[in-house]
Amino acid sequence: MRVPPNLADPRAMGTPVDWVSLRPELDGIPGEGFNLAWSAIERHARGPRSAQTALRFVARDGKRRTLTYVELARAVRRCAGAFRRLGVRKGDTVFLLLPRCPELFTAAFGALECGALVAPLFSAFGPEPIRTRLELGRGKILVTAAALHARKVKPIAGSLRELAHVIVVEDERIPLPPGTLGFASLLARESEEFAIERTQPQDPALLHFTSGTTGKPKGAVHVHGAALMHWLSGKYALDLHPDDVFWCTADPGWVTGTSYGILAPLLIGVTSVVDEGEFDAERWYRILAEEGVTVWYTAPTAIRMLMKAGPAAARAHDLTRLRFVASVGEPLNPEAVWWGQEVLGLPIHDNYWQTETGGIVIANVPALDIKPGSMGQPLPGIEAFVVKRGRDGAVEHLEGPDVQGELALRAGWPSMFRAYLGEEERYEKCFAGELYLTGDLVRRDADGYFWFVGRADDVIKSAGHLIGPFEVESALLEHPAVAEAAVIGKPDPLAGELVKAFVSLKDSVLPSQELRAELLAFARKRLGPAVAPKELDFRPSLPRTRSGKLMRRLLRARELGLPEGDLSTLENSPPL
Ligand code: 6R9
Repeated sequence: MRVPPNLADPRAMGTPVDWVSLRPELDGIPGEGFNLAWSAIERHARGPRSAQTALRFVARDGKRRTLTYVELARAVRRCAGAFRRLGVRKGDTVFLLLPRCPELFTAAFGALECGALVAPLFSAFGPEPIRTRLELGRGKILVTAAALHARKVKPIAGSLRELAHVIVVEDERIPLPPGTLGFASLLARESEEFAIERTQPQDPALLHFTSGTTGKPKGAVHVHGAALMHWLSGKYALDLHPDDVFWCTADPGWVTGTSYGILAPLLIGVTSVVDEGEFDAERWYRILAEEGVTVWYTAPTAIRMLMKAGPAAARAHDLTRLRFVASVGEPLNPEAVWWGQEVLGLPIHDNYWQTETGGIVIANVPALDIKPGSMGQPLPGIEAFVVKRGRDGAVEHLEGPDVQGELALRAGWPSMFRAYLGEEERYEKCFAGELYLTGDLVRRDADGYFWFVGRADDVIKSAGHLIGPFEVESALLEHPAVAEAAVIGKPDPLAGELVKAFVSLKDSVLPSQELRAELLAFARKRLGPAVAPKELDFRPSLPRTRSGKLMRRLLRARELGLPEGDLSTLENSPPL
């Protein structure tokens, strides 16, 4: 069914928005304060939408469970009460390591009602990335599932001094692990009333870890006021209307799954479908059809996997309710846009953003003609520029009808990150005056459309997930046979890039197939399947600059047979 788009006039793209005047759209807490949980849940639970389904869960076995806004609000208040009783105060951090289950939502909003920061973790992480993030974020509480606890939390919980409580969502097949608290039994003791923390728009609300080329993961902090951007981008870039049935396929362990899997749909007041299962073409088409999904937000890797499954799989299902499809996270190839048109009867609308931007900033909104392969244009409220960084740190604006350079955004949109937790200098380096520098290379064409060209750093995007090479290299270096490790993204037709490792061995160790398999398994156990390398090659030594930095770009160029570029800083190259 066609509905008029929320943003009817594409000339509004990139024009200024008076954010403060929009706040009343999301109802602050009566009296005083602005809290994401109030705007996403409480105001609906107390208004005309209270009995509408907020969330429709599809469990792995296909069983459905729904929660209305008022039911969700009641569970959230109990959870907030339980957290408060355990000592959670404004500014503390609550980590979530959960599958896509109802408790994930209850715990996230429960923490927000306490004024705590919510830090979601990806349940396919291995123990090592979990430990690193809990430590950096000084997690006070971790909420997890019984099945995840044994494999991922038990081995590390003892070493985390600041972690006061581990709360486990009960599973009748698994006894509650000693030293943990049961989620349902904690909630059962609480009342359905809770005095929500009167946070302000500038108070921290979310902590999202993201990866850079070097060092540990970065904890991007977002504030309650980010709700305005989630709401506006949900309306304009995803074209959400209150009676839509929306499905965001991303896991909340990654930023898309939080901003658009948890927050935006509830802020707008739609019904949101949450699938606990993993990708499976048949399952996904069935969910689209049976749940009557009208707006669908997914990732290019998933679309390529559906393309691979063939058109007959799609045609076996009634997808006529679907009216808008969007994707994010990695380049969407033009063939995928056409495939959507042919097989779903709808083109796929690419959009762009980052953990740091907190919400969609560039998009193919419905009113804009799609240029397949382009990310679209800046949303209202977003001013985007193409710049060149000089050696002295100065930034030059590139003007003209067709320019290529780094994408920069004028600071100040509501969901812009406010810090890298505990790393002020790293944060400051992302800005030049008024501009936030994204680290992505783009082209802006004569019509003002932005095209993704590549990343300026060595970070890898695999199946839409951002992976820091340093984290993978560090895990490999823990193996006693490994002397050096370097990790690159190798182009892959399905996942965009796959993680490939190069390893040099200690003097006494010889390379072998067995050792290769052992190292891959070693990394997988520590890092989890989403992050671990899929390929590994041995090298007698790894290329480094004279200052000792790994030259991942050179390894990548050699692997792909590309020009090797400027080698003047290579350690063993002749002096100039
Ligand atoms: C939302 C999310 C951010 C990086 C970003 C860029 C890449 C995102 C894209 C895209 C090409 C698109 N990226 N959207 N590349 N086309 N439409 O993915 O956040 O995990 O922080 O990744 O993803 O390189 O800088 P995050």
